[in-house]
Amino acid sequence: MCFPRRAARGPRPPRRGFQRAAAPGFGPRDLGRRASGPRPRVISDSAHTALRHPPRGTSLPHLAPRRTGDGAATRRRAIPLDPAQLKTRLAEAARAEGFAAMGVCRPDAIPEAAPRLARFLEAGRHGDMGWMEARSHWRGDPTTLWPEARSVIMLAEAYTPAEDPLALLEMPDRASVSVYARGPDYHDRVKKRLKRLAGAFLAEAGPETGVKVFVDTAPVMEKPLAQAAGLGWQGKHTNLLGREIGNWVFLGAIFTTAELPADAPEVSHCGTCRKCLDICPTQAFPAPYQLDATRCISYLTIELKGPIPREFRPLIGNRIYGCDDCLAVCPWNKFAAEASGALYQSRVELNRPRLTDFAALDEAGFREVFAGSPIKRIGHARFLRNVLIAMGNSGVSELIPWVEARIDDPAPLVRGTAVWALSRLAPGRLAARAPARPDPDPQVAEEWRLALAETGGAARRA
Ligand code: B12
Ligand code: SF4
Ligand code: SF4
Repeated sequence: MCFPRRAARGPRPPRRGFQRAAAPGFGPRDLGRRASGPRPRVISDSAHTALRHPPRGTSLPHLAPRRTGDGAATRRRAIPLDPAQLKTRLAEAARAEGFAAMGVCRPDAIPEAAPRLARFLEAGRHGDMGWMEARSHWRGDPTTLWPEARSVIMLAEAYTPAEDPLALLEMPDRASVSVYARGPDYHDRVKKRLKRLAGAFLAEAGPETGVKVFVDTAPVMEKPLAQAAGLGWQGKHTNLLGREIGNWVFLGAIFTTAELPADAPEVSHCGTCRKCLDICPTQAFPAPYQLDATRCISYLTIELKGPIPREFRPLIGNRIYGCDDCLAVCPWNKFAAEASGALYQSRVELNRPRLTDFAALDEAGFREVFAGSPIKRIGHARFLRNVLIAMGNSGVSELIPWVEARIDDPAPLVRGTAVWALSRLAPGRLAARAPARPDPDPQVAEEWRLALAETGGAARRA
């Protein structure tokens, strides 16, 4: 069920055209489930009056959470409601918390996820993300993660940007930070709200009920679960999108031992569209609905710890943290849910930052500027690696001194990337800056060798 928040935005355009265009071969059968039963109900204000029994005592959204830790089973004594009432009350509380949509599925609702995950891992598409492999048995099969769970409550929280993020890609002296990272860290925000919601749920669910709360980092496949719970479908870009929420949403999950009525799964409404596949700068989609993470700029700039492979560097442009291209072009964003209150408003300094402002940050400055931001997670050296690649791609000669300033950086990752960036921005200056002896770090030495060979500097130096 989606929670409409668009009263002020005028009437919704008809969406029949999209539905008719549903792509053959990607229907409910491919998802391993029948899309029978009613579509998840849109909760409007009238749902309050639809409740048979008015809330007893304190209303759900205001109840404080009790012992709801990440992954920790929790119990609380209360007068139980029947499962349908419980779900209605939960939906009310979810809406009051600012979630854009909620749905319920059974833990065994995604039988196709495990074999698909296995194929993804076998093909090495997870790259350096060894943690995906480590707990893949839990990830692929939620029934093994917590066998007592009877329902999975999936929630979507909107972070729709106010402006088109693609516009920033045309400004070479600026850094493009992906929309999700421009505000406070969503892990903290979403988890806090999920825990509050779980606490409210427990107050109503009865003394024997248990819950566990998961956001992103747990071994849970949130996208297929969200599709099974009817929130939307995994688009050809593999992200979850919905007809009423678009694709700028974070996902979170509450597992519970309570048996709540399940929603009908959603089917793909991508139809013949392939905008996300075509725009991808690194051709990271081997096929529709499949991603090779090792080619994705989000992986390369956030997850990859070492040097970014040379073939991808020119394609990264000025994206210094994540990438939004495939999300930004999706036509379903016309119907995107509004971002959840002020929570995801961008920090001003992350909207159109100058590359030079970022290059000037030392370790302490980096920590200070990115306190509470997901960007802090990649650390100073990886951050500078990304900024230097953007500088190398900029074609802006004013940036040359900034790149040269990092060519002797103590971090091999930084000085190796600076060599590459200088070879792009000022190939003529490379030979003059080359060290007399090969760099002690073999990867940096290799950067020098390749850069000098590519720019003809090796010959001049000899
Ligand atoms: C690992 C990971 C990444 C990796 C890999 C992404 C990926 N698509 O797998 C990297 C670092 C690249 C990444 C990038 C991003 N991520 Co990420 N990521 C995750 C994480 C932790 C696990 C995802 C996972 O399990 N991948 C493994 C693959 C196998 O699973 P899958 O994508 O669901 O694959 C399915 C399809 O391939 C499909 N499939 C395969 N074959 C076929 C064939 C057919 C016919 C069909 C129909 C389907 C199909 O079946 C698979 C199983 O369902 C989740 C959080 C979580 N715990 O779920 C967040 C998550 C997916 N990420 C998220 C976000 C926001 C992003 C970025 C937008 C961030 C950014 N701006 O840079 C990008 C988007 C890139 C993209 N196009 O996917 C959100 C997505 C929210 C949403 N609306 O879907 C999540 C859910 C985090 C959250 N809690 O909100 N991410
Ligand atoms: S996030 Fe960017 S690089 Fe990754 S798949 Fe989408 S468009 Fe391609
Ligand atoms: S842009 Fe959106 S609608 Fe089009 S194929 Fe991609 S996910 Fe589907």
